Order: sequence, then structure tokens, then C-alpha cells
Amino acid sequence: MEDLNNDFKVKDISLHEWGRKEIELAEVEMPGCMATREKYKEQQPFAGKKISGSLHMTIQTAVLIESLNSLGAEVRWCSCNIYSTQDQAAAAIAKADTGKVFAWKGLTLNEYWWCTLKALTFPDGSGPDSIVDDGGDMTIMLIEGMKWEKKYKEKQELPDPESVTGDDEKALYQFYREVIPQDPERFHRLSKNVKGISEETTTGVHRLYQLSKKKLLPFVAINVNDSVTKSKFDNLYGCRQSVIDGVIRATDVMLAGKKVLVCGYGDVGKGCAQAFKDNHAVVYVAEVDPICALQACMEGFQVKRIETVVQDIDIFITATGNKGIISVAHMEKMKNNAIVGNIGHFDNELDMAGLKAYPGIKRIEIKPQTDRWVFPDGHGIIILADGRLLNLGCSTGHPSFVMSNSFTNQILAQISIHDPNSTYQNG
Ligand code: NAD
Ligand code: RBV
Repeated sequence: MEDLNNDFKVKDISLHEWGRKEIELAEVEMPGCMATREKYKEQQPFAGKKISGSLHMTIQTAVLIESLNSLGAEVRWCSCNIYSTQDQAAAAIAKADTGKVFAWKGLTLNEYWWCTLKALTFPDGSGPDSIVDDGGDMTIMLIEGMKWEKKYKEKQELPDPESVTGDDEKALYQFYREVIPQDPERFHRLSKNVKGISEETTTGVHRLYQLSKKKLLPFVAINVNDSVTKSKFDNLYGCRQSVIDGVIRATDVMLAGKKVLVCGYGDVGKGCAQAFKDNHAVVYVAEVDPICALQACMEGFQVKRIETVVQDIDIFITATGNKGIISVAHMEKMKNNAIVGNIGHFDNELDMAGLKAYPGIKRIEIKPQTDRWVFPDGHGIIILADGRLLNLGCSTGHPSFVMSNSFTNQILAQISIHDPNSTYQNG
């Protein structure tokens, strides 16, 4: 449902009452965000400021949006994942007009980038004063966009989607091919007033460090993830609950007695491994870092290479933030109806491209975001959320209480970006 007069696009605005009731429940479970609203309400630190956000459009994020708005910000928002929007949350924000929202569950990749651009573009054509990002896509859309505008102006050159590998990046390049010739100043204009960004997740922080090292980060960037009250709570205890929620909502499988392999034993992997153990599954861990591997041993998990256990495992979970963790060669060896899910930020931990290209493979949708992929010999595996983060694709992400920690950090990070006395350097 696109409303050009009111400037939003959501799946179904009539879901707003349901969304509002859930937001009201969440507010009680998010005391940090509510106390921050109270503490800064006189000061209005965002008065006259425009904030764009790209972060899963959930009920919890609705509380974040309304916190920023209540402290004076004009807010525009999109989701940072094609499957993670709760349509009732998006509808409630659109209806209350506390933010302009462009998000619905089940976006195409082209729609995803369109929504990101809409969230960046304020009615007078200007961009935001600051960005709340999760995974870096909104920031990178601006930085890459400026790079390609320059090349377009100098040599009429446009990005070639075939020159990049991932589906998301290919879709972004295709999107640039449409929008840059229409307005070759757009991304420079949208970036002009950006004072800073605050980044939510581990993978986004890694992407920012890469840009910073190459001196390609033209903004102040605040690493929210590495705040102790974010990564040691959200990544650990949030995933401990929502990984189970995702697997169960998708498959209703009995966990007790199942063999589970958790790949990656960082904060997220630790939460996941503990969750399956608490559900009486037999848990194995695959880890490349010796300290983390030893920590897994000390918790009583067996540390294994995936190759040595792939045929025995019932449930595979990737939590590395790295790419190419489970290959098609692994998938074809898995037992019938093994469940394969990723909880890391991006979809390239599983080789979905390789699976799609497997000769004779068939995809059977059991329900949205749960598919059985059948190999030519008749055995199949169950892939969650098409390889995208399963706790937000198959479920509703972390519960409110833990997100209150993360999002209080986000609000404080934004306040410090806009603090006239702050002395942060760009990049
Ligand atoms: P982390 O850096 O703490 O942990 C990642 C671990 O994976 C490290 O210990 C690393 O050694 C290990 N690893 C890397 N490559 C590996 C490989 N090839 N095989 C085995 N292990 C490998 O990161 P984290 O904070 O746990 O985050 C992991 C991912 O989850 C990131 O993409 C992050 O953005 C994402 N995340 C998702 C959610 C969610 O709600 N779905 C929440 C928080 C973080
Ligand atoms: N995450 N958000 C939610 N319910 O809104 N759940 C998880 C929610 C965030 C979490 O902070 C993590 O770092 C990020 O999603 C990964 O994209």
C-alpha cells in the first residue's frame, strides 16, 4: 500500500491497531528506551534533525523510531532485510506518522533498494543529518552511489551487475543503472548533510572498518555493536531465544535428542549453542579461532570440522558473519530433511547460489521462508529464510527486553552524533 500524499509504503495499513497494541506491550519491556525518552524530553536533542534508518522494521524498532521522533527527529525508515518486517509494526508507524516507513515482509531485492532510497530521501530532495544502520547497506548505498555518480559524470560509466557476485550487490548495481542517469547528483546531495552513522551489528562494523582503512568513510561512525550492553546481551541472549523461536516456527521439529552443529562460537554462536543444549539437543561446534574453540570445549561442546559430522547432523546453524561456511558439497551429503539455517547478518554463509544452480535440484515451498530443496536422488534438505537470518525471517527477531539495551545505545549514539560539542573525526 503506497500512499504518495502521506509518503509511506507498507503491506496493509489496516494492521495498525494490532501493531499499536504490540508496541504498547513492548514499551513496558523496553525500560531503557523509555527512560531515555524521559531523560531528554526537555532537551529535544534531535529538534530540527532528519534521521534515516535501515534496521529490521519490527515492533522493537517501532519503539526506537518513536523514541527518536519523541526527541525531535523527523524520521524515515526501511528494513535492512527483505524478510524481517513485521507488517503490523510498519502499519502502526505509518498510521501514527511518527516516521515515514517503507517496508513490508517479502521484498524483492529491487524493492529493497527502492525502499532504502525512499528512506534516505526527504520531501525536499535532501538527505538525512544522520543514519541508524544495521549491516551497512544504507551507508554503502550512499558511498558507492557517490563513486558511481563520479564515474558516470567523467566517463558515462555505469556499474555492471555481472562484475559482482552476491544477489544483493547485483541488485544494487542494477538499481544504480536505473537511478543514476535520472539524477547524477542524487547520492552526493543525499550525503551532503550526513554528520554521522551509528551501526548496529558485527558485520556492519566490519564493513565500516574496511571502508575506514581505505579512507573511503566520509562520515563519523559509531560502533554500537561493540558496546558491552549490545553485543554481550543482544548477540548472546537475544539469539539464545530467537534462534529457537525461528527454527520452531519454521519447522515445529522436536529438538531433544537432535544433533545440532553451530558454526561460529562468537557471541551469537555461544547463544545458539547454549539454546540447543538447554533444549536437550546434542550440540557440536565448528570454530576457526582457537580461543573460541577452547571456550566451546570448556562448555562441554564437541568441536568438530563440518566435514567430519556432516552426514550425522540434524540441524545446522551458521553464526560466523563469514562467507562460504556451508557449501553445496556439504548440502548434498546431508541426511534427508536436515534443517539448515543461518543467523549471521548476510545470506552468503550458506552457498545458496550453488544450491540454486545444482543440476536437477527442485525447490518446494512448505510455507513462506521455509523450503525443502530436493536433490535428484530424492533426498531433501530444509532451508530456512532462503539463507537469510532465520530468527528475523522465520520469526520476529529478538524479544523487546534485550532490544531495549541495543536501542538505548542507538539513541545515545545518535545524541552524541548531534551533540554540538562532540569532536568526532570523520572516518
Ligand atoms: P563474532 O565475531 O563474535 O563471532 C563470529 C565467530 O565466527 C568468531 O569466533 C570467528 O572465529 C568464527 N568464524 C569465522 N569464520 C569461521 C569459519 N569459517 N568457520 C567457523 N567459525 C568461523 O560475531 P558475532 O557478534 O557472534 O556475530 C556473528 C554474525 O551474526 C554477524 O554477521 C552479526 O552481524 C550477526 N548477528 C546477528 C544477529 C541476529 O539477530 N540474527 C544478532 C547479532 C549479530
Ligand atoms: N535485531 N533486531 C531485532 N527484534 O528488532 N532482533 C535482532 C528486532 C538486530 C540485532 O541487534 C542484530 O545485531 C541485527 O539484528 C542483525 O541484523
